[in-house]
Amino acid sequence: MLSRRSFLSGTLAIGAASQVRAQTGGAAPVVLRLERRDIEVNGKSASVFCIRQPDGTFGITTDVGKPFRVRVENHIEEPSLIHWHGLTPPWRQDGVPDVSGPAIPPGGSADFDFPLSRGGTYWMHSHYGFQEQLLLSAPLIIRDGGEMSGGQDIVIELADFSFTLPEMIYADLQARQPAAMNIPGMAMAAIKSKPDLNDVQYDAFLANSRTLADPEVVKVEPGGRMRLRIINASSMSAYHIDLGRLKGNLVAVDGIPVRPVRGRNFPITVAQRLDIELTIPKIAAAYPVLAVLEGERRRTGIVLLAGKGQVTRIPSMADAASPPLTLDLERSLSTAAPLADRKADRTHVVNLTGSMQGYQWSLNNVAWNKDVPPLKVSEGERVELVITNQTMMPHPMHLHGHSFQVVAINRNRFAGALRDTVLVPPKTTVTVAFDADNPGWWAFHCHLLYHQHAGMFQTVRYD
Ligand SMILES: [Cu+2]
Repeated sequence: MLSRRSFLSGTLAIGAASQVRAQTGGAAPVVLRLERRDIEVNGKSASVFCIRQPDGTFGITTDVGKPFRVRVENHIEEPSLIHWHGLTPPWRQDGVPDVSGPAIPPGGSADFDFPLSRGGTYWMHSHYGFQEQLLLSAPLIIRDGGEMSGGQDIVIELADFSFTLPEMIYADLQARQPAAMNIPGMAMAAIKSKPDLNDVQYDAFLANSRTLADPEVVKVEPGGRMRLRIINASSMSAYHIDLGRLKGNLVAVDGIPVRPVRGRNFPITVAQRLDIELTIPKIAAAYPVLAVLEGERRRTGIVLLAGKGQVTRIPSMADAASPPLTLDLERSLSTAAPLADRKADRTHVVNLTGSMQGYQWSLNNVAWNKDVPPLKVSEGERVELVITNQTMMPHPMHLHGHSFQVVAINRNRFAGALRDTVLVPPKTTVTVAFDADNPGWWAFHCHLLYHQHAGMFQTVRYD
């Protein structure tokens, strides 16, 4: 485990973080501090991380057109580096230790400065070790003026939480035998037909750092309009968003507009974002917005309180277990601004490989290390990645530095959404296309934290 950690996270020289530093003329940067904080979960205190400004604001809300001028100060006792998930910065500012640059040592800082070309709901998280599991993440919201005028912006950041340290969780996963091995006489085929969900048994699921026992209550106006910006910052957990009595329009995925889809239930896998616009009924009441864990009854969420409504206790269990996530919604999505119609200049086949036994996860049967040759592309090319999941677990696949368009599911072509993270369910092929317009060395990986750590990680590199 330690050797694995060292090559994803890297060793660092004190002061090396200054290499990340860009020229910052003009306005002072927004300071983001990596800090420890205590939260209460299930009646017990837990020490976790956070990313906040000196005034206590978690993450950052800014406007398109302004530069992303940020100083990250590391006030925790470990090295760290923050990735701007979904943004397309110059690659040296992408925040992946050892790939884009060195980690920031404890007590050190690094400056970031690049233009923001479009608005949307993004997020930031540590790409160092297992820090993301300890909530070292925050919202990154870029307003673009296209939001509903006079509407309220409500950010919901979802997370999975364990009192067990992530290093122990990972060691336990590596030591665990697959369930099928423990059931004598059970036909393997019967086991294999069922997807494996939720490797890790979490102690709680959080929405804005709170459980349903003590949820965040957001005051809204009866008849008021709002945009929910839902960020799945969980390390390993996917959800079904359940709007209950409300109905909304899904207007963007991963920060990028889609043709609106109306509904009450929307799937969200790890690292994805959903922007949902809705109007609260004119009736004073409490309207919960819930996230039900994939394949289970456990859930989290917040409460929208309209007028003098009563907030009653919401059970932390749904009435019935939710189904596994599918690509039904993905298939129906289309973007307002698709990539130019163009044949691929280059296609890479990426098989998602591995097994629960020994917790081995890889791409094309190779567990990543720094010596693995990057996927080759050339600047200016249209590139397609044909991603086939040969395992029994779903994997959310994320490409850094680019947006991709979903262009086929099981080889059936369609002009789907532009996004940065796509779900690839078991025994499914998803094809994504992107334009190689941001030279550098970019990560492409499964966003399930412990899969990534085990080696389900690759890079794309071009000059
Ligand atoms: Cu995975």
